Parts: sequence; C-alpha cells; structure tokens
Amino acid sequence: MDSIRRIAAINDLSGGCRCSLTAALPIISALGIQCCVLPTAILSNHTGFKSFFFDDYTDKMNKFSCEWQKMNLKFDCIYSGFLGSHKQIEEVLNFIDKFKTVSTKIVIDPVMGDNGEIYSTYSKEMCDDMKLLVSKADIVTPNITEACSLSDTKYSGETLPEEALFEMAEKISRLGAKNVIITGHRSKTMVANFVYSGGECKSFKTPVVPKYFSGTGDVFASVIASLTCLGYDVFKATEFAAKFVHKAASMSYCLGLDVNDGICFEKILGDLTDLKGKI
Ligand code: PXL
Repeated sequence: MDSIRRIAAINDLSGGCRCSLTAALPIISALGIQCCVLPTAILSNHTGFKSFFFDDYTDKMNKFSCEWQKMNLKFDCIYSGFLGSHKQIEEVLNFIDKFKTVSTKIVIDPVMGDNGEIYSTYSKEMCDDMKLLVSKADIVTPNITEACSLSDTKYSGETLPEEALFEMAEKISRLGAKNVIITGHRSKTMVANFVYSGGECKSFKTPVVPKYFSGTGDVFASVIASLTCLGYDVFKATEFAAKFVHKAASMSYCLGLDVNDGICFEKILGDLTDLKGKI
C-alpha cells in the first residue's frame, strides 16, 4: 500500500446542496485522504427539494470498477451511502468482493429513511439487501429509523432507553457488522450517538440544535470513514464526528440556513486539517 490513504466513496452526487458526495469529498480531502468517487446517480439537488433532476448511474458503476481494477487502485476504506435500487446494492457488494483486502475497512451508511419513515424508493427487498451489505461492514451508521429496520424492531420514536439501543445494536452486530453507531438519538436537550463495539457501548452527547438539517448523517459518516481510515477506534472517531457535526449544525442554525441546504461545514474544515496535523 502506498503512503497516500484512499477511500472509495460510493454515493450519489447531488450538486446544489450538501449531502452524499458533496459532503464526502471535501471532508475526506481535508483529512488528507484521496477520495475516489463512484457516483450512483447524478442529481441537481437531493430529493427532499420540491423539484430535482435525476440521472441514474447504476449501469455505469461496473464500468468504473473495471477501469479502477486496470489501474490497480487499492483502497484503505470502502464507504457507501444512499443507494437507489436493488441493483445498486448488488453493485456495492460486487465492488467489495473485487477491492476488499485484509486491511480495507468497510463503512456502510445504510441511508434508508428518517423519523420512522422508510424512503418511498426503498422496497422490502432492498431493506433485506441492506442487511446483507451491513453484514460486510466494519462500521455501520444507522439512524434510529434505519436501526429499527435492520434489527426488525418496531419504531417508537427518537427517544429510547439505552437498553433498547443496546438491543438493536446487538441484533445489527449479529448480522455481521463489527461496530454499530446508532446516530441521532434525541432527548429534549441532547442528541446522542450510541456506539456498540463487541459488547461494549458508550453514548456521545451534544446539545440539540433546534432545526434538523438534511445531509447531517452524510457529514457524520464521512468523518467516521476518514478517521477509521486513519486508524482511529470507533469511540474516538464518534466523539470527534459528533462534535464536528454539532458545530456545523449550530453555525448553520445561527446563519438561518434552510434545512434543505444541509450544514455549512465549509467554515470548519480547518478543524479537520488541524486534526490531521496531530495524527
Ligand atoms: O442525505 C441523504 C440523501 C442522499 N442523497 C439523496 C437524498 C438524500 C436524502 O434525502 O435524497 C439523493
């Protein structure tokens, strides 16, 4: 492996907002890691807006990986996010088969839904496919809705006792995921990210920001993938990622940004470059 760390980021490119690859690219780069992007789709903006242009890239995904094989690209981490179809999940599984080495970390952000609702693009078959993808993961980062789907638990809101989070995380780890981070668990004043690793667990809490910005999970998972690639353990990576997301969300709230714009992490990318200096 050469001295430049490299992440394969498999996600959509949504141009006019901050989510998926428009979050992953700057964050991964700021941490001194090369980000090789494999677009699953190209959109003008994410699907939470009233109107958007969408160009599916499923049929081109394999062409990317064939070229990357010819180039003999090696990855320290394979990181996937929003996937739009059964075929796309299959493409990610094929990609892992082709490129995973003993040292490659697999980070799966199972973007499937939010606030108790599974996205309308997600069929029952895709929810089952996602379990298969999660079984390959070193780290999986579901929110509560996604954790419920992956663990076959009935959704009962965003505020849960730690025992319930532990039970869900344990079920997800039984699928094969080595570490589980259940994100965005909320009380009135605090938001917590619950980490489960081999039976050990810990919650990392930050104050609630009154607005819920889209793409926050993508920023969080991009920081986690990068820090994992740099050798951080899952607890340290989560502690840092939670603080980074909180700082960007607070700033976005103070600036009065629209929730669809996502969190303006650009102003604090320096926190990542500073951190890189300390690694
Ligand atoms: O942030 C998750 C996400 C990523 N990509 C697209 C989305 C969404 C959430 O709505 O629409 C295209």
